[in-house]
Amino acid sequence: ELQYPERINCGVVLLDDAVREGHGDRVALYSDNGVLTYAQLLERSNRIANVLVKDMGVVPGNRVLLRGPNNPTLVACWLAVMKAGAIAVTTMPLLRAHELSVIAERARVDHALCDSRFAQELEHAAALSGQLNNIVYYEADRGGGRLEKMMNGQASTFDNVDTARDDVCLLAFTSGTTGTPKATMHFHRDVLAMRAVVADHLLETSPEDIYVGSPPLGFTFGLGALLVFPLGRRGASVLVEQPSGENLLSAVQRCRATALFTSPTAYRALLPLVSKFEISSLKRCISAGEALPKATSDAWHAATGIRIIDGIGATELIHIFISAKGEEIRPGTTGKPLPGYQACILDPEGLPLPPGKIGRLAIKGPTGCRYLDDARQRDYVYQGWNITGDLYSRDEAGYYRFEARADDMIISAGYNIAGPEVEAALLEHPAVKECAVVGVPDEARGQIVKAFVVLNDGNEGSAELAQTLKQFVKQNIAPYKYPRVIEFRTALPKTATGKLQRHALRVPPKS
Ligand code: 3UK
Repeated sequence: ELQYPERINCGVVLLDDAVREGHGDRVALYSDNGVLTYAQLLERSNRIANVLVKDMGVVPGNRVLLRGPNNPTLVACWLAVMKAGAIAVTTMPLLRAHELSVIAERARVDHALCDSRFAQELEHAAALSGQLNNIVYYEADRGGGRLEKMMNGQASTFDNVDTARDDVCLLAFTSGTTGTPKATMHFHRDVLAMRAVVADHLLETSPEDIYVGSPPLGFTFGLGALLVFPLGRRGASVLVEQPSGENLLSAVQRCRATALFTSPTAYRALLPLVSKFEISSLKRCISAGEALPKATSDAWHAATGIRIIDGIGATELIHIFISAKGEEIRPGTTGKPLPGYQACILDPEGLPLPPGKIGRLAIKGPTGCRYLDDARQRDYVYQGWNITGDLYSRDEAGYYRFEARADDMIISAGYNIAGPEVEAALLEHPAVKECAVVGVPDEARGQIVKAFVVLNDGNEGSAELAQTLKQFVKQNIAPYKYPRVIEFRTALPKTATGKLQRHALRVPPKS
């Protein structure tokens, strides 16, 4: 059971306590511009907390928007917001002015700390929303920004604000694969719970571990992987501003990283590069955001000897809640609920289904879900059970298997066809690099299965190859699921968190 004292501040636990325990001289952060020890990070964070409280007038409970690429200044800002008892509103670097203005309005944000390279979009959002009246820019690790000047005028110690374990400390917006972003609220204890459940239990990391990955700190996947887990376990985090495949692997090599966090798409993109880097330091690879197809898991295992840990997480629940480790990993399934979490599969009436049946995944656990929007809370959370937008099944052994997002189930001539199952089958073919399978309207069948395929280098899209791929799918899964239409593309549409945007592909076929 996860028990925390009634008064606790997650920023203090992650940072001040690490220094107090004697980790001050150890490296906390590696970045493109050098290293920062725990003591240096604490000093920076204290100065920023003083700026927030004394220069900007932030009081406990105020919302502070944070915006920038993954680097030590963003980490110091996030921790400063916690220590000041304020609420961090984290944003994905890829968001544009309109989306930012929606967030600023929904979260009623006035204060912001923002990387100066992202100023234009945020200024535009401020004008659109009438919020964001108090933005302070930083120059990342180059110094010289307004925040850095204000920091120089402030003390290097800070009187941490005494917060309750159930005080909100984070407003995280879902990536919104379809509609507008939805705000979820998290408490100080939720941040500590994700450390306990994922870093302690699932990953079993130690202070020797060095974490690296691609997800932005504005996405709770990245917040856990690259801030909460490394600092909470007194290890080190490697922050990569531009996480291309080369940059990630060279960061692993340079810093001798032991734990890698990224998405299934990124693991596929890394495959042709791994042999060019010295990555023998890696012990664990974690995939989340989308289902990890068996083909990707097997190819990564063949190339590196490491079995990827797949885990389903959600902004609503802050981090991963179903996964498996070590010998328990069964590629093609996500795993079992992590300690403290319960999972259930529901029929359309909301009644639990037996093993083998496909239905809505519902989750109950220590970390949520609390929507800012009352109507959402009423519709999607019932007696602590959070109804996710995912269709899952459970086998007799208790393993949970992702079938599709509820909106991505294709109904063709009366058959239910899960797009991701067809995608997994296509990905087994050596010519296929990426693919997205959707239902498109069809007069005779209601919908037909259509695949958008990106090919690996050295392959050419042609009618023959399309035919070959159709045959290939028919041989590997039930023939009625094969894609009747295949379109070759050079890239696929993605959300700000890197998920396939299937709905953007669901347009009627040209006749
Ligand atoms: C999908 C997965 C199958 C699923 C997230 C780790 O992705 C995260 O949060 P989001 O709010 O999206 C949640 C939705 O994404 N999904 C995520 N992981 C998997 N589907 N297999 C997976 N392994 O549809 C879920 O409902 O953007 C992931 C940690 C923190 C996160 N916020």
